[in-house]
Amino acid sequence: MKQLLFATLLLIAVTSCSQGKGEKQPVLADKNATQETKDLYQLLSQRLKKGIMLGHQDDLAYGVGWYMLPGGSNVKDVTGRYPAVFGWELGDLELHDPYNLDSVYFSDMKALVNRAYAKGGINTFSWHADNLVTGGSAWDCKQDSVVRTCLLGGSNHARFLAWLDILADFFADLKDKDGKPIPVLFRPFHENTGNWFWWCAEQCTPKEYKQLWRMTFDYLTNTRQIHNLIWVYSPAGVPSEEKYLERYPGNKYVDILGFDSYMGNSEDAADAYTKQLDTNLTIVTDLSEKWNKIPTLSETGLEAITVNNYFTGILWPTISKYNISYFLLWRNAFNKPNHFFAPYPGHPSGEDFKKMAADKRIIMIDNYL
Ligand code: BMA
Repeated sequence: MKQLLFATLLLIAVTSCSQGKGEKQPVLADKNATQETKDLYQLLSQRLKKGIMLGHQDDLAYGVGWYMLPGGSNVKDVTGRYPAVFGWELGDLELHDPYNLDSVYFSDMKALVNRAYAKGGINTFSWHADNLVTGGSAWDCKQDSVVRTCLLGGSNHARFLAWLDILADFFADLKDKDGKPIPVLFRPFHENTGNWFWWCAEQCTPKEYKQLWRMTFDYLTNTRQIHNLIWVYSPAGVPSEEKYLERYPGNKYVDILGFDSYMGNSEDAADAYTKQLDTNLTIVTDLSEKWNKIPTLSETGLEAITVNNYFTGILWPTISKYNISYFLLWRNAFNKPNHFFAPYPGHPSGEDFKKMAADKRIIMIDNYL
């Protein structure tokens, strides 16, 4: 009895020492996640104390003035370092296309994801899936029953699952040099509180949205046994916690609590943006604390960076007040004028970006090649 008591006390002491007082290890929604995926989730949790990772969509694939150059990166061009988080887009993979809707070949993407992972980078995937009913893009909101028809019993259920099969094959094929699945973040059906995608708030009820998410989770993890995914829920900026949770699929289906929020161009844009960031950063950090999840700013930026001190005057002073995992700046298009969210060499916001990137709390990668 005495021995048992001693062993129990020892266990309690060891556990509380290694985790720190009152800290709990976050647990993934996918109970069968691979060890590497669990490790990545722990790493994200531990890094919350160290700083905030800088992320950029399609950073290694193209930038302003270039496409697929070895080692190419607008972030590196300007700051001397690479992002720590790399965003990728799966849109059009479901059509069996060789490249996505932003002209990145999936074969190139796989190689870049592999390289980024080998160098300590973290990869996150969005999916602007086409409208299955009309054949239009993700932005086609002409009718409001797409989600319903994809659910169990719906006329497009089988076709939707066939799309998920294509995604499953892609995720299963992300392998490191030892052939082990590379753990990645998956952020499907994002900005769902808006009104611009077929899965948005005016296109389906909260119940239908939750069913769509849960079905996708169950199909990929349980039916297809894809166990290298960390699931990110990311509505558009919302006014309250109640709104954030209205379409939330539930803790059993989500690992990271994020949101997408951009600065606009109106006269009060900076105020509106910082207010939205503060409201939503408070929501995701509070909920993460309560539920043992990880908070993030999944997408952000100011298109064409029309304010020269956007980074050190607006973005960083707002987000650095919070312990979030990362912020992901949207893409620097090579073929769409003025569609960029990180500076490129010669852009007037470059110095400002460099200054922000030099902050001790910003986490980036030194070496990629
Ligand atoms: C949007 C724009 C589009 C792009 C889409 C998917 O925000 O950047 O040009 O096709 O995201 O990446």
